[in-house]
Amino acid sequence: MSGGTGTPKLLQGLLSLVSETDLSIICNTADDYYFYGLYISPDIDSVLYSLSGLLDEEKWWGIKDDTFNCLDMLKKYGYDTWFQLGDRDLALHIHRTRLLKDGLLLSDVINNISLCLNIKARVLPMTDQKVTTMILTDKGKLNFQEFWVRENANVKVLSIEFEGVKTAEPSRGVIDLITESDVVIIGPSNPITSIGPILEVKGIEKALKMSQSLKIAISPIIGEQPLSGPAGQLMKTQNLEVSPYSIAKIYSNFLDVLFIHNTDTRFISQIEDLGISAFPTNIIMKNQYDKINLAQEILHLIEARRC
Ligand code: FO1
Repeated sequence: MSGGTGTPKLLQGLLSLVSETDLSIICNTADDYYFYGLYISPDIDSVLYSLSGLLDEEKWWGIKDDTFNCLDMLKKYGYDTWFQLGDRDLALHIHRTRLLKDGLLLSDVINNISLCLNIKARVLPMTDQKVTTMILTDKGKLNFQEFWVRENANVKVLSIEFEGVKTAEPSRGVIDLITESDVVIIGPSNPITSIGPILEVKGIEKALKMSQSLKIAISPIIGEQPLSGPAGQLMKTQNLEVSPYSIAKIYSNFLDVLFIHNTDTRFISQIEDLGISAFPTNIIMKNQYDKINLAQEILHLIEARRC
């Protein structure tokens, strides 16, 4: 399960060790946003670009070496350009928006893009329906991109809501995938706004709980700090302490194993009191070596649990 920019790193490690066809990724869509009339799906796109080797691996979103000529021209015409849409990235948004307007489901659109980009893994949106993370702040109600990119998270967060989630159905195949997979990995993504919306879609958390698969998460928090993004700030607004223990608590309904950083061994007994095994290792993925190492540790653990 993936959202944001943490999980695509792990995905690259896994891709070096397992066949791409053995991987399926369920993506958050609550960060999706219309810009210039184009449908942008950042979390899905980071996964698609990661799998197709196109991803900008400095930012972990958008396409590497992209240019921003279209945005520069739009600025001259008076458009807001705080959301950095690269020229090559725009092609995907134009294509997706057209297919959606033709009546295709988001999951069908992703299948089409996967075919065009020669992606062999299965990429699924959590739902085909509209779900939007709305953040109530002292500057008004903002969607995730307005909060994170336009305001740089420089606002007081009062509450968070996933608009539309109560009536959203999982996209085709999501529940079967969770129940039939050998292993479900919750990537090192923000538990509130990246994985949170996925878990709130009807039946997904229940399927995780009922599934016989081994359920593993990688903590996106080291000590009291998130690896990246607004996870820490958003956890505090939910009255959660920022720690790997909190991650274990959030996923305690279904989780079997939590990978934590090797400096966080002090949390092990607290996590294990929740009935979750804590596995300390290096979870910081700065380069390909780190990504493969973490993926290898996960695969070793899976093998050990099988015996
Ligand atoms: N993140 C930024 O911090 N600034 C941007 O201008 C920006 C543009 C952008 C364009 C396309 C895309 O797919 C992602 C983009 N992101 C940008 C990343 C995005 O805001 C977040 O990383 C995710 O929504 C977090 O889940």
